[in-house]
Amino acid sequence: MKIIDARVIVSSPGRNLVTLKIETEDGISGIGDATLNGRELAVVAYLQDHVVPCLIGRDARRIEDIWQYLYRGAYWRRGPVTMTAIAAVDVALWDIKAKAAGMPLYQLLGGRSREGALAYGHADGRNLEEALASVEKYRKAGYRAIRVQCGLPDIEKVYGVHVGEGPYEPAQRGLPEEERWSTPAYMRFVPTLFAAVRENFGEEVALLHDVHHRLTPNEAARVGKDLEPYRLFFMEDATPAENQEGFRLIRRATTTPLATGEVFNSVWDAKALITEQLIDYVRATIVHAGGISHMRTIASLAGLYGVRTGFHGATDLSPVTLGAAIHFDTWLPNFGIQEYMAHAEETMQVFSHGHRFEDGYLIVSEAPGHGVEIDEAKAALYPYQPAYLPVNRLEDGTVWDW
Ligand code: KDG
Ligand code: MG
Repeated sequence: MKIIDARVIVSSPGRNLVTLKIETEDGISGIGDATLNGRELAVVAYLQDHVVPCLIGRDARRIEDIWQYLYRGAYWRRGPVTMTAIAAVDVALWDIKAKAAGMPLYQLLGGRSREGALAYGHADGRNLEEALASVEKYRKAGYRAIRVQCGLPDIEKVYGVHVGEGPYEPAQRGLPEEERWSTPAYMRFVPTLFAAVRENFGEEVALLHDVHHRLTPNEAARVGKDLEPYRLFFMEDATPAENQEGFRLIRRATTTPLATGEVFNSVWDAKALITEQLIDYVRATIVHAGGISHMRTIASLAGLYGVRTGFHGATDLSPVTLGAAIHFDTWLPNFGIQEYMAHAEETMQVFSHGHRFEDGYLIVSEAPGHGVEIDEAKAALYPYQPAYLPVNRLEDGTVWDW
């Protein structure tokens, strides 16, 4: 089954999304997501200039060999651009293999381990009142697990909180905006937020919170302790994880479950965190961590140590990644939870899919492949527009983690 064509489709239906489409000689094609928020065109060039020419003529069935060829063969390993490009190829090839077998992807991975994948939605508000109203909205929509983010007194824009109408979207068109951050204000406020949520919504709903890499390990330990009475499902990205050992300090101090890794791109980013059992959930995802093939390595290592998955699922991960993730979640024995943010209407005009949200769970598509398709004519109606994630500064102007 020779690969005869591979093309990169760049489109901006509501936000910039990059898709790789691979076609084979017998007419079966597959797609993979190649979106790296704010650095989209770097992956486009990597694919077009260095990967696509090497794919033409190869046997699409040899997924593992092609993965190794692109990873080991390039000499320069890892990094978000490389691993996103490899992921796009890998997911497209799994899509092709599953279509050729006439099976939904989860069947090829090993079959169903559960009926649906527990999903968490994003509640947010500029203040406590708005945040509580937003949690109420998600409860009414059937969510059993809800991430809660809230604005801080006297800070104009805060991570995870929408500005104006519509859902929260951090990437803005044009050059990067700048935001301000105050760790002391955050640490004073966040226990109040979760106390109010528990008081209003009881014990049953699973609550999650994203710290978005803004604390030192010692500060994260303090916040984890302060949040213990509210029994979070997990506290996410409490501190940057380049220093994996930093999590030892947090782990010793608190029983609040810890999740990290949406920016990870290989198993090596998570090795100590997993093998030392410093985290409970690994958030590395298919699109940024080398595709289904490499995510199997990460998830299998995690499974040995009782660590579960909590795939990143914001809207910069295209419907292709979400579709593929739901297959992985449906199969993986040590699945934990799936982040779920519905895509914009324009995005859904470009991508069709067979998965659905029902009663708090994501239900996998039964179509052969991963079940997501792109309408290239519609994609062409939305040309790329430069857009960036914001840059964060402390109140004194110091550049900080975002
Ligand atoms: O591209 C970055 C976003 O996907 C990220 O900021 C969202 O942290 C995020 C999350 O947990 O969804
Ligand atoms: Mg996050």
